[in-house]
Amino acid sequence: MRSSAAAGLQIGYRAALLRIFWQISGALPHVIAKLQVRRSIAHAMSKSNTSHAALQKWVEDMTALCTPDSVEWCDGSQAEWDRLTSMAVEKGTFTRLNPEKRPNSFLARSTPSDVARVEDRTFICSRRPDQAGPTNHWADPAEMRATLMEKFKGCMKGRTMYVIPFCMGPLDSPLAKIGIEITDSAYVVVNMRIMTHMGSHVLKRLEDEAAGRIDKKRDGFGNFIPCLHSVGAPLEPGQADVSWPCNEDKYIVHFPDTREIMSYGSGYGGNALLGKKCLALRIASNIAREHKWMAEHMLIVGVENPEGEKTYLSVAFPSACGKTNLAMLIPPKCYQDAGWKTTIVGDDIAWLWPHEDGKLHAINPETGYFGVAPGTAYTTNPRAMESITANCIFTNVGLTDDGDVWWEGMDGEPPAHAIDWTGQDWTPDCGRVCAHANARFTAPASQCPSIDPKWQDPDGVPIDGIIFGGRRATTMPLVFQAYNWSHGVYLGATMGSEMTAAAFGNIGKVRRDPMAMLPFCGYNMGEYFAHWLEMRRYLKHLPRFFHVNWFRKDQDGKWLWPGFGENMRVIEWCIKRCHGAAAGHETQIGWIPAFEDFNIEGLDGFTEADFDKAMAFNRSEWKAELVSQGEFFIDLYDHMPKELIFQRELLAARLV
Ligand code: OXD
Ligand code: MN
Repeated sequence: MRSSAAAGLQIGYRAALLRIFWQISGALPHVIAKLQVRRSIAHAMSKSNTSHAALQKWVEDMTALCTPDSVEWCDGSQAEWDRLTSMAVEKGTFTRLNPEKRPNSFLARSTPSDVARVEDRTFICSRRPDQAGPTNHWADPAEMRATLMEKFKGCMKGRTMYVIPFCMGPLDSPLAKIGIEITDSAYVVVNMRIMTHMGSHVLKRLEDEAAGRIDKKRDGFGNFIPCLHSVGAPLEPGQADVSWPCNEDKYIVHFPDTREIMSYGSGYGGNALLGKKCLALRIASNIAREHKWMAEHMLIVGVENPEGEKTYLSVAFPSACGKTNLAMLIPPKCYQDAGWKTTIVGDDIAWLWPHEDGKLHAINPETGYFGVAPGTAYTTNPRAMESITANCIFTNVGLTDDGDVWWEGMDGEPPAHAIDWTGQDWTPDCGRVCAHANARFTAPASQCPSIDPKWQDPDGVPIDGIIFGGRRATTMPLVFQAYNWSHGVYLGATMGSEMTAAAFGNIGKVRRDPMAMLPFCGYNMGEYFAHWLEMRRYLKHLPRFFHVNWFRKDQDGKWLWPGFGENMRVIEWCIKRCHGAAAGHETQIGWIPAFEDFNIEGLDGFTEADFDKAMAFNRSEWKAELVSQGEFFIDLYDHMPKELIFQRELLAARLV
């Protein structure tokens, strides 16, 4: 009895112990998770040292949401760059390039599913769908927020959360915008260091503004734009990492009303470097509309004539129209001999505002180039090549046997052997490309030999001319000038390129890309046109508008213009028109140069007949153009400003 009672007691005791154990172990993951969150928060707080209360709170909240293993506040120093790039080399994300050939430069290879911006996963979450408009993907902000909270929950497990203070535009510019990007990608940190003003000086500026220690007010003064990014690849304890973590499910999300950006699942380019397309275009276009300035997908180029007068132009082209070439334009020899010089302020984005001097001024909000590598060569763009000799990150290009980079279109013979962008052996006859078509270099803008002395001037540069263009085999002449501002806006609103990629379908059909902003305008495109039209009111000295087309062909498919290297001739006429120093002739479509107004010195073999062909007006092509523009306008009809509809009517009237 006694022993069975004792045994019973023992069994009861063991069962109770077991029950307690199961209870504890059931709760264990929860307890551990809580401890981890606390540890992360404690870590974040101890290292943050920020006196900016809202920033402190946001970082704590995001730490609790994403549960990283640790939090690092980025200071933007060389030591930080060295540490992170070395760590990326160790992890296999980066390959250090041969320091004798490409000092302080690295190659990254992404996974094949993460090689470009994902426009079909890019959302504008304004309150109502019509605020985003028919050219954007809209999602309900509350629903999207709920979806994203689930996605971000625990998404940084096993990783480091980096807090990156950055500024788009020179810190003292009235347009400067401070952002804080939270990311779990070291690749993003080092790219952001090239592409933006980044580091502790930006954080200090934000804190000083919030504490009232700075009196120079910019809009958004004392505030920051929160940019949350995760590659969406949490690591379980002991789980090995991959060299390019990402998630098949991607979301690039903008909340224009609250000025927030959240990006999940991709580590690549414009999906992940949130200062660029997300902040400087989609969110900034909303801010600009409200505060009467313009955030545009434009390069800014400076041209100095032999008399030493400088003219700045901002230029919008759809992709694959030679934007970087124009930004880094080298005048032909005869122009150089005569004393013409060109400089670059920016290659991709311009923020423009009506300055107190009555002119439109522009800054480049970026500090680096995220340029397409394939096709870049000394023969096509020597200034780009000179910009990428050191301190760069290359993504998805080929790796040569001597530790340098290579891509299709680079000068000289292809290497006999290389490692291609997928990490496989490559030879010229293997039937595959060596670099991905969207392979990129990230290069400090300051390394461009033609960088303009004013490229960091907080006051920007005055813009005298705005140029739109596209890739058009027919219809569009080499160059023409708009009659006035509203006609200029019409030219921008209707610009586009013929489709060349089968992916778009309808090869040869014009894909309209208004002001090259189709994927970047953060609100309704019709309202965006109205904003452009309205901006005229705030300017005393209006820039002139032009439309150019380097890509016109004759019936045999031969280019009618000799190429990028000669574009300076067109630019010269535009500049002279801006200053009333060249003749123009009024036509049905705008003002054009006559042959004698156009400089063809040194352009051997280019005759008046060639010029006439490049400039020809073809009535039946323009009638087709008008119909095609009309189709595009119908899609935007609800919000289309009447002024542009009338512009189209006027064009129709001039064609009869
Ligand atoms: C870019 C683009 O990458 O416009 O600049 O797509
Ligand atoms: Mn761009």
